[in-house]
Amino acid sequence: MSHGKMEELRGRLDSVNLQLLELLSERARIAQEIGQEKEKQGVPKYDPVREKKMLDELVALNKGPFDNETIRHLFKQVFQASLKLQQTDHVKHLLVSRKRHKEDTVVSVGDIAVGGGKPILVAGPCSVESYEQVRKTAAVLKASGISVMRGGAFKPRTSPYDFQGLGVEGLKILKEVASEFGLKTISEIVDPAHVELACEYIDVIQIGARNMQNFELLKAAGDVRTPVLLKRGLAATIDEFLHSAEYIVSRGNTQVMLIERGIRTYERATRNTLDISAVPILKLESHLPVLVDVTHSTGRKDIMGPCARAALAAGADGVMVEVHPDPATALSDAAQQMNFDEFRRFLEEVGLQA
Ligand SMILES: [Mn+2]
Repeated sequence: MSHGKMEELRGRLDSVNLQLLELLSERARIAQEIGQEKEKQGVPKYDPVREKKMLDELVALNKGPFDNETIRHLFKQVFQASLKLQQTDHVKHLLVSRKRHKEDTVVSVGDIAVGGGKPILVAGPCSVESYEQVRKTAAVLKASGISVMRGGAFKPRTSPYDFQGLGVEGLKILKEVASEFGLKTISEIVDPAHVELACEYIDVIQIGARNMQNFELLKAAGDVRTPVLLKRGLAATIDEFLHSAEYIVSRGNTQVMLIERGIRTYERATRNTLDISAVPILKLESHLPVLVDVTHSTGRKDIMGPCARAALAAGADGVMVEVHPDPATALSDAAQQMNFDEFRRFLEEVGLQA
């Protein structure tokens, strides 16, 4: 082939590309108009019957050289791109996304601001076991300048034979002790039917890792106005985590905090693997406050200090740890809860006291 011929063919190709571009843009504008009409009529944007009919007609008219499969594939791409154009912002970007809301969301737990620039520390026993146990812990928290206490009343345990928590009795103990010491409380709720009741006793509803995709529970938490602490599932991607938060926010409860608590990997040196990169990624992708649970992610008291510092260095809005008056006798997570001396040393190491 002569050089001139090649140049001529390339010129024709360029011109066809331009025509295709114009036609594709023209098609996109028509699709947008159709989308607006459908919006007015309240009918779904995606119409699989119509799409199949268009594809079948195109294939029937196909004279080659592309085979029918290729024609189907190419037009399918065009259809999908058009459908994306028709979709509203609502579908393209989640409410929890930074793209929808540039500023950081500050969650108010009473007079405590979470996500406002000053990191918080949440501490307390794994489980509420007794009034005395919670009271002793609360006194130490108060003396250390900690304002938010955690304590599990409904415990989702791996084994049905393990301690399942005190239930509503546990919530009552939390409320009584918290009002005595002027603390705010966080406790996990596992049943959608308990969400409203829980709001009477606690300041933050925790949704645990095992329930991150319990969609009925997420919806129930979205229907109240009590702040929610949503834990990342042990095998959940960041995208799945954010979609779970979206369940809550889309129901009207904007007061959601995310908490990384370790994910399951092959590594056995820690209970789970603390995904520290999740912190800056969540902060980039979402406007919600991000906390890190160093107790359940590591399961090791000897590295909680460095991990908490890493979390804060990565931009976390807070850290959560478990502390117990006598971890050896704790009814759950005995090995990883700190005693009061260990807790005080931890605070010094991390520098989070008020
Ligand atoms: Mn625990």
